[in-house]
Amino acid sequence: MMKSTPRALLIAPLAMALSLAPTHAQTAAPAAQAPAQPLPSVDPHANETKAQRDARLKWFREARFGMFIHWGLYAVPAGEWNGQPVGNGGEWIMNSAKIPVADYAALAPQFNPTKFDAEAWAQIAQDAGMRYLVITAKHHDGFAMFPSQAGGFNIGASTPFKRDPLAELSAACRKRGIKFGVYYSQAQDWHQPGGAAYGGHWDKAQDGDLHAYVRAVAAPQVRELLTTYKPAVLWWDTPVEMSREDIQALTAAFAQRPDLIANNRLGNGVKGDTETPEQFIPAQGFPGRDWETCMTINDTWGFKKDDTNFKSSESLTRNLIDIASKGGNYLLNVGPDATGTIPPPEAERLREVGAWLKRNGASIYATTASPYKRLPFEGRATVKGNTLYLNVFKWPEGGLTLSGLQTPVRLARAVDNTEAVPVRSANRFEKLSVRKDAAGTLHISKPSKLDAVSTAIALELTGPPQVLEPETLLAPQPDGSFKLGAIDATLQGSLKTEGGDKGNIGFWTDAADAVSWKVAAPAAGKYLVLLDYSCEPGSQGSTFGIEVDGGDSGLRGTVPATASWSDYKTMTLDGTLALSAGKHTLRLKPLAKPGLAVMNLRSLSLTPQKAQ
Ligand code: FHN
Repeated sequence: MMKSTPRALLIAPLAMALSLAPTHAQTAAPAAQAPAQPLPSVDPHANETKAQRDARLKWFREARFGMFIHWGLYAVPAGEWNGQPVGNGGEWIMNSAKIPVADYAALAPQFNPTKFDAEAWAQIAQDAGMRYLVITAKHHDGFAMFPSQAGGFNIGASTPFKRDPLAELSAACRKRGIKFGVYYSQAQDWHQPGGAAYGGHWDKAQDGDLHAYVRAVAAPQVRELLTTYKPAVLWWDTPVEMSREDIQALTAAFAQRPDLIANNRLGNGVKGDTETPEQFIPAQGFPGRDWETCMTINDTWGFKKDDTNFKSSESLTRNLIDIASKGGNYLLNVGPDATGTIPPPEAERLREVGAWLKRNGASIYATTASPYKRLPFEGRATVKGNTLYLNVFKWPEGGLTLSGLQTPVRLARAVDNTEAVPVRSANRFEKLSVRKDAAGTLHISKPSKLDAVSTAIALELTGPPQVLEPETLLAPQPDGSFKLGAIDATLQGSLKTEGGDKGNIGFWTDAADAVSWKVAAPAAGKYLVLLDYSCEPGSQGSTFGIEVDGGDSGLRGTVPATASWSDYKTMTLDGTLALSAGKHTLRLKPLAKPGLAVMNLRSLSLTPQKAQ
């Protein structure tokens, strides 16, 4: 299990994030109590037309790949305090070790990252094929990485390093055509009085009014950031009890940055422009929403000297391909150390991802999501205009096939080429043969060179790809049981999947939402129904029923609590489900939801009952 930030702060259903994120109520003056129910939000782009939104997000949707940078005072202790390793992310050390404000602030005079080289960092991003960059301007520790006039705890006032890293980095990015963005922790601030703190304050110096903190520090710093560095992206994080007035103060400077893209973590129900799944790839993406998966290369966002659990460049590249195939972006993190150096193992992996992109980037940049839910090979698909790209991770023994494509193929070719040549001179590419069999399945020849990470193929069609995918009809396992997973489910409403092919259905905050599967029963039979589910305490008690082909099966269930959203247990329903031979649609439908969410559901299983 990845050591990371406390789960409650990882992105959870928005309604839950607002309630689960820690309150500071036990430390704030009574007057600071936020209203019990979030007031209507102030979304700065609420009145935008679709055309305006599409224009504003165009570069983001084409970028597909960005660099996240978590860099701050926490790089000095680097995951260790009083000689002991400290758990969670390196950037959380002040909270995880409950370091008193004065002791943590005493680190600042030691922070002098003289090796910081913005040109080198921007070049690493460019060579990796990253099209934008988001750096922590102020993380939860309250230390600003820019010479802020609001709040005296910053790199300009508190350290011997008298340069402005954000100014240098934004200039280096602009020189390379890389979009520059900033991360800002708008509610959590463990230094300035009144800032929120996950788990509550641990030092009286932190006590104060959250909303007064927003007015005095956070909102002025956000204004400074937007007007001084003119970022293309503003990355909010861990909203805690943000009031309507807080939202208005924090977004007041948006008028000066009309093209700004801001994420979904501002708080008070503001949807923002992008969903932000963290450390996982949603199994079906977020249809209809822009989104980016943010992820660490090892297990920490901020530098920890002992964290050498680096993902392979193959895994990172395949993550990027998987994310692009679902219409999302990959915001991949580096955690520079206290000298201002990006850890070489991270830089090396980024160079390797960039080398793959240099040859195959046409299958990633400016593409849209796959028209397929499932593919008959280990790989992914993306689309760009009339071209369907296939990224084949492992070439199938029996040859590459593709079913369900209704649009004729004009030309098939390998994408990998050392120089980008206009597609009209297609003979500069290795052409591939495509044969359609009587069932309409395409058989595509193997290129002379396969790529160990992923071999990209381009099918140039006579029009945009139209796919008639065989419905996902789930057959029983060899033992006669059925395992109906999240990725096979048809989701209704705002339900989302998270966590890849073994993922779960989550964000079940609307009791009107239901989930269904199509199964093919080879013979009539009776089945026990088992759920692999999780439900954080406080959200338990939802009831649900199982329908078969629209009719009530009579089966009922009530969701008990588990230890957390990531603590999965098996629930077995009373009674059995009878299925006749043939195709059926099974539907799990909530009947009542007393808590914030129904549950997270990883799978529903049917276990055959022997005839008595
Ligand atoms: O608490 C932070 C964490 O330190 C890190 O910044 C991540 C990055 O998305 N955001 C919060 C956890 O969700």
